[in-house]
Amino acid sequence: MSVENCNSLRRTQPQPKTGIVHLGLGAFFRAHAAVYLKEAMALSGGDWGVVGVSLRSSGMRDKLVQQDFLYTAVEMSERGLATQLIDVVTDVLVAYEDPEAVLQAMADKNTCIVSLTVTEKGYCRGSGDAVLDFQHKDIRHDLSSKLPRSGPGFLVRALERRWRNNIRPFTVLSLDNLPSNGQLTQQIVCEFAAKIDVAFLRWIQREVKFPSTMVDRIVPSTTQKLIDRTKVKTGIHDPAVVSHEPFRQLVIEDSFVDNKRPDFSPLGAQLVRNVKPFEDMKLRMLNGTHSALAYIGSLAGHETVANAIKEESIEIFIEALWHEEIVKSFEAPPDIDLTKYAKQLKSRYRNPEICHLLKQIAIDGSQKLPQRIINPLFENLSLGRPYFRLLTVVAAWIRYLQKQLTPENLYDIDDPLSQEITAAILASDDDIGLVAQIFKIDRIFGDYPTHKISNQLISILKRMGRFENTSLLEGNWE
Ligand code: CS2
Repeated sequence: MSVENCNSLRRTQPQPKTGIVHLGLGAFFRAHAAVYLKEAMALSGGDWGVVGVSLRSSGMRDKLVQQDFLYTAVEMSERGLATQLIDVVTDVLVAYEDPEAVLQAMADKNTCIVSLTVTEKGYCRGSGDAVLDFQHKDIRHDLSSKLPRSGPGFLVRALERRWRNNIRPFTVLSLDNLPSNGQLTQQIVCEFAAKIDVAFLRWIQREVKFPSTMVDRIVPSTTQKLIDRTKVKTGIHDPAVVSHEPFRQLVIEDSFVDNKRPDFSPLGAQLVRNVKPFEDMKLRMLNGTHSALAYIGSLAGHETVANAIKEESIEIFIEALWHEEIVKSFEAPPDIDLTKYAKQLKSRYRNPEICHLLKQIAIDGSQKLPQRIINPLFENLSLGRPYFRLLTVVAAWIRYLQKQLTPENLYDIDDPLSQEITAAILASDDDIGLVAQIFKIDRIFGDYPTHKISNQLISILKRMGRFENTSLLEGNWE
């Protein structure tokens, strides 16, 4: 239903029964999975109402609670704005206010799925042998307390309650942009559970399902301008509104506990055996060039994706990055033409209605670059394939970080590794020292033979200078 047909954001229908607890109620979940769930229930039924859990702030709960947890999703395209009323959220809990209520919701036998969009850093990954960072302050807390703070902590403690009470487990559904996100979550949960009880660990390994997913929709942060435009269109003030592009994609491994899942297939979602080729394609072609645009575009003075991709030298660079380097770095999913996929991406980036801020994409680079840029770079290097443009993105990231640091603004980089990054920048006098220091950050570069690319990275940085213009991008790369 479009929101124009509502008088207010108040429920006129009974709310759906809850079958899902979702950790991380950000704009992406509300504009992507929640829309699929609404449509799936409308077409095929099912009890797939969602208890949303905010891990870090109470802002979204405070807004949604005023409007029966209803909100507007606005599709933005050249055709204008199209609104939809999303009514699948049945409650919102704020984890730090009441962790017990969150655990109870997750341990409830009617909860069949716990899904997550907690961003890359929410998985508390470390470096070294274990995937989970046991030194992370929230993980240290969660190991010694039954009332957790972190996403992994909530998953494990809630599963533990179900195991102790002989309740079937829930499916854990990661919807974050991480390679093999299901497997990764499984590993993290198992490493944590191993510290609790071996029989519990075995039960998880035997009974819990962690399907991997590939999720895609461009969702900019909500701005006051969007709230105002939506009000002009619908007549309703909705501070919880989300906007999104028309495109959406959902690819899921069809592996759910007791086969209990919403019926996504009539909605064009793909239920497949192996998500990996889809993930590689999306993480490298979309997210990889998003990060490239974020750093290169910001250095060149742009604020949004749509403006950055309009600059000719940036467009040429991104095209070449796709066709010369990224598409060569992975195996395409069956029946997908990567040239068409890249063309479609470019037109999605150009959507003039979507104000997707480069600085939104640029945050947390240490968590994003490995799967988006650094893995393909080193894979290409080891197979004798071109990788200079990928390396240019690393150089642009370094220059971008340097620019964030001003004497008044030390340690203010928006990244969980801000301390290490700042220390590396401050400890170096020139580009040679800078590259050496940055490569010493094990949590980013520990697994890679960085000595093979140091000199090239130094020369790209030298050529860049402080990088205020994009003429650098026009070089001969072969
Ligand atoms: C973006 C993603 O902020 C970012 O890092 O690259 O949020 C991107 O917009 C989505 O993955 C698109 O599906």
